[in-house]
This record gives sequence, structure tokens and C-alpha cells, in this order.
Amino acid sequence: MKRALISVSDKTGVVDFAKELSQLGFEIISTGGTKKALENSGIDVIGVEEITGFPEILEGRLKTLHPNVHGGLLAKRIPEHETQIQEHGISPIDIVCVNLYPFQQTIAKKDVTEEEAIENIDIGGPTMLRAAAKNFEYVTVVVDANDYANVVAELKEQGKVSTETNKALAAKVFRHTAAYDAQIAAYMTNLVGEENPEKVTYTYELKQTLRYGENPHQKASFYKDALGSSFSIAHATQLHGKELSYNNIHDADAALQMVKDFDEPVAVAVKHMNPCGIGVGGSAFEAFKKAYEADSKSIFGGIIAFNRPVDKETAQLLHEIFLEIVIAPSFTQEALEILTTKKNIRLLTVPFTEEKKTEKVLTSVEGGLLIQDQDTYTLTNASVKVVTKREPSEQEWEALKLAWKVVKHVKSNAIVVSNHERTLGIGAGQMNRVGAAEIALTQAGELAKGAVLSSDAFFPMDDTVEAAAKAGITAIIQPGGSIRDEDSIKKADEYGIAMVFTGIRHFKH
Ligand code: 93A
Repeated sequence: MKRALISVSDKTGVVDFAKELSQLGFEIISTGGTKKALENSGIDVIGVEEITGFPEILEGRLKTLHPNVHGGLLAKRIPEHETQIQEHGISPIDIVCVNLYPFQQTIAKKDVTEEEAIENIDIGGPTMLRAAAKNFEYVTVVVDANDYANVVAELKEQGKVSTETNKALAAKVFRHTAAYDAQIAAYMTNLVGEENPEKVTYTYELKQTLRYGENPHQKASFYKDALGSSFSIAHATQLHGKELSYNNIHDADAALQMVKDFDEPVAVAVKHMNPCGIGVGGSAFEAFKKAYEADSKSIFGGIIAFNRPVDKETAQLLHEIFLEIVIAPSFTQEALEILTTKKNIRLLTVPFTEEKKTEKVLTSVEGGLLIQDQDTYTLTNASVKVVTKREPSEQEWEALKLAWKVVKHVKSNAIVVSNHERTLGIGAGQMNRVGAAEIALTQAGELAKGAVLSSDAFFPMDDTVEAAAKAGITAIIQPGGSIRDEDSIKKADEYGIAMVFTGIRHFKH
């Protein structure tokens, strides 16, 4: 006879589930409270103490922790295991339905005592869940009441639960017990008065306790995601310089995200999470020269990232300015000799793999977490549409593509002015679009004449086009999609500007 062990704190839906299992011919085994609830609804239940031959002791702390239970859960259905459990009078268990003592709800209660909290740490439940989940090939484990119906349906339709479903249920169990342990870990850490960053014990491991956070009065630490991408700041190797700070790590991450978007040689200069200059083409040396020319003021104390090795020639140039960090796939020996003469400059290498970015972007909000896909969209020729009378020239197209690549990495509202090989002006993080345009255009100055402009989102009015035209911009790339698009198109035509719609926006907040 097939057997199901049911032991739940949250009894939602369990009576119906047990009834169905019972009607399907399962023998039901239960612990104290669950047994009572099921029996009250007329279901035949065997007490777990009949299986263990042992009473519940220690005020319920010891109920199911017994070889007769765990042997039945862990045994494979192979001759050696079957013989062994038979020798010891153990019978297999086929379904386990367990949910845990409500630890989180308990500690959330006002005036909860430490004793009450500790008593609500479930030991037997997770042990059964994990044993059954490990043996998913033979055992069905249900931790979530939402899965009761599907398990019953499969039993009715196929006479058994598929291995595929068992495996998915097992994965859910391990996620559940990991989160449960994380909650206990956080509570106990707090109890002993230690720092409590352990919201992140799930797949994150401490990489570095930082001297401080964004500001010296904020404590901070850096965690590495055990499941994370290796092409990342978390996997960088530091060859030289002072310990990385919180802001260094954040900015270096932003720089790497930018560098990843380019196949041709690129140098990216980052300040406060925004690019302040990006130069492309030629060599690392040439790309850096362009990035430096783009904004030789803001680069001071910034971060430079390359996607090509840093050689002697480039190092000599880098050496002349004050930089916090240089990141590259590698440095030549000569370059290292030059750069390491400065004590503080941090030199990092990162494994540049072809690996596609599939990691989610996590943003914490008070009391929760926002999760989204990365913005990995790239323009294709098919996705862009020229909306003005004039088409961009070949050189303008090259410049528009660069401006569009860069604007994705600039905080909104974002406007980038560029030519085909480097940025000329960047307007970042403004609360209105024309304000961002004014900053970018002013920075570009005379160089805006004949240059192009990109905007991370559509123009709500034609004022940005007007400002661009007056500065001498000849082509614009923007998502389009405003109810006033026609005004902007008309304005562009008036000035002979070529304008392209991408249909896609690149907000970055
Ligand atoms: O105290 S325990 O850690 N020791 C055990 O042996 C044990 N076995 C099941 N908690 C244990 N349980 C938990 O009891 C289950 O995880 C479930 O949450 C609860 C169900 O108890 P009852 O059926 O008496 O309401």
C-alpha cells in the first residue's frame, strides 16, 4: 500500500488533499495536530508514533525524527535499499506533505518572546522535506498548498506523479528551506547584536567588508553571488592599489556594463555611475585619447574601463591624470611598471568572456525587492525608422549608433551628443529633457556643429529639437511615441535635421 505522510502547521486545503489521497488508496500518516484535524473530517489516519514506535517527546520537538520515517523517505526503490529497509522493518513513504512552523509570522508578532521564537524553529519538518526532495526520483514532496490539486490530478490521470513534477517540487522545497533558514539566521544574528546584512545568505557570500558605504557614516559590505556572472566586478582581480570602496565597486560595475556593449576597441570613463566620456575605434590607446578629449575635466578621479589590454603607450597617457581605477582584460608588464608607481591607483582585471548577460537586475526598496531583466536590447537596421524628409548620411548613421549605445547607460533624463568616434557632451539625470539637452549641448560647444544627438526617451515637445538645431546638431535618434511626435518631426524638417525613431526607450533611473 502507498503511504503519505502529512504534517502541516498551515492546515489550509489539507483536509481535501488528504481525502483525495485516501480515496486513491493511500494510507495517511500524521503528527498530533494534523492527525486531529484530519480525523475530525472523518479521514482514517495512523499516528506517526505507531510508525516510529516512539511517543512524541520533548513537548513535540521530537516527533518525526526517526529512522522509520527517514528510512522510508530516503530509500531508493532498488533491491539493495529495499532489502535493507525490510530488514529493519521500515516501509517506504511515497508522498510527503509538510509545511513548517510559522517562524516569520511568529517573530513578526508584537511582544514575541525569544523563547517563543526559538520554539518556532522547525527541525523535523525541514528534515523530512529535504530527505524527500533529495529522493525526488521516488518521492513526491509538497510544501505549498497550491500544489495539492496538481498532485491529485496527476495521480488520477497517470496513476503516479511524474518524475518531472517531483523534481520541480523538490527544487521548490530547497528554495523554501533555504529562505526559511535565512530568516532564522537573520533573527539570531540580530539577537546577538551583530550586523544583520544576512538578508542575503541565500546565494550570496561575503566578499569584502567595506570601510564604509556611499558616505563614511554608512556601514557597508560587498557580497558575491555564488550563481553570478564571472564577467563582473564581483570576479575582478585587483593587481594593485588601495582597497576598493563602495562607490568604486558601484562605478566599476557601471563601467563594465558599458564596455560590454562594444566589440570594437573602447575606452569608457565613468564618474558617479554615468559615462563622462566614451571613445571608440583604433586601439586602446586611441580610444582612450578620444574618451579623454570628450571631457578632460570630469575624468579627474574617475574610472576608466577598456575592452583591450592596456599597453605601455596607453599606460603612459593614463599615468598623467589622476584616476581611481583602471579596468582591463589585462595589462602588459611594461604598463604595470608605469602604473604601479602610483601607490593608490587601483588596477583591476576582469575575465572578458563572451557570456551573454542573463542576470536579473535587483533593486532594493524598503520592505522588498524590484526585479527586472537587464536592458540588453540592441538596435537592428530593421527596427529603426527615419521619420524626417532627410535621411542620415553614412557618417551620421555611425554617430547615431554610438550616441544610442551610450545613452542607454546614462541616467534619465539622458541626452548624448556625439560624433562617430566619441561623445562630445552628456546630459544626465535631469528632471526635464530639455534641461539634459542644454547640458549636453553646452558641453559639446562648437563641436555640436555637425554632430548628432540621442535621447533615452521620446520628446514630449519640440523644444529639444529646437535647442539641438540652434547648436548645430544635424541628426537625432530617439524612441518616438509621444502624442506630439509630429511637432518634433516638423521642427526637424524645418532645420533639415535627419531624425530616426527606434521604437524602444532606454530609461535608466
Ligand atoms: O518540533 S519539530 O522540529 N520536530 C519534529 O520531529 C517534527 N515533525 C514535524 N517539528 C516537527 N514537525 C512539524 O510539526 C511540521 O513541520 C509541521 O509544521 C508541524 C505539524 O505539527 P502538528 O501536526 O502537530 O500540527
